[in-house]
Amino acid sequence: MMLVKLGGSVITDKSRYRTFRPEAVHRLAKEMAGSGQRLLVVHGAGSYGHVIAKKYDLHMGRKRPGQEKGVAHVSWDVRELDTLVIEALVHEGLDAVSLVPGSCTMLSDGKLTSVDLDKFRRYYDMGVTPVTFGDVALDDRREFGICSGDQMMEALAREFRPERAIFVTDVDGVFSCDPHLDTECHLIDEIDQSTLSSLPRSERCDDVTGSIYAKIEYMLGIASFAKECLIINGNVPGRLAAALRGELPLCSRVRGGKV
Ligand code: IP8
Repeated sequence: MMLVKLGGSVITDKSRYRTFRPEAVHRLAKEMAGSGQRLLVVHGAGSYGHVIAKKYDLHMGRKRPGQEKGVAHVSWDVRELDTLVIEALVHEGLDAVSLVPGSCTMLSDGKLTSVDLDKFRRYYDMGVTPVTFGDVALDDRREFGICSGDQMMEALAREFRPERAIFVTDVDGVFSCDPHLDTECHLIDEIDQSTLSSLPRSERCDDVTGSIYAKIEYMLGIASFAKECLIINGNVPGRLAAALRGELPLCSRVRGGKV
């Protein structure tokens, strides 16, 4: 079984609020449907989630009156995005069902402490592809917070122990520095604990759920529940299909501990 996260930077235009990328999503859906693999799919929020979540500081929990507006807005927006993703998946031939984090998870101080995994298991066992996403969720200490797609990836990897956990992004993998600024920059094909300390810490981040460092930390954690964890470029046709066939496309990889 393969666990796939469709990153918000691929499925949306992150520079424009609520802008879906239908061609990219349909192509990726086709690559997944054509793989013949059993799948679990997570997607990010992109410009349907991060813009308003940041405006209302939803990732910090209850800080001031009026944040409910942000909770409602983000909840609505990411459900709209999820409907578009599900529509594409079903249209391309995957029997996908959405499981909404806002109603099946609980956070505590921003950490994901419970997920109703039994629902994922039941849909999976009946042959359906469970789909979930980054969402606004309840937090038992802060009232509310952000449950990221990466947190869902970790919870699902722990439960389902996938062959591969594949992060589909808009870059070829993790680079030693910013390739736009430095020509000496290279793709790091094998990521491990030492990668975190070797990366320059200057990167700007518009996401409420963290930068590339946070992503690498999740990948290192997830790799302990999978054979391996890959970060690939979903804008290049065929890379996801290759990864799902068990090949190693251009990517960064974390070797895992399990299975
Ligand atoms: O895009 C963030 O999830 P991510 C969820 O997976 C929201 O980091 C609502 C901003």
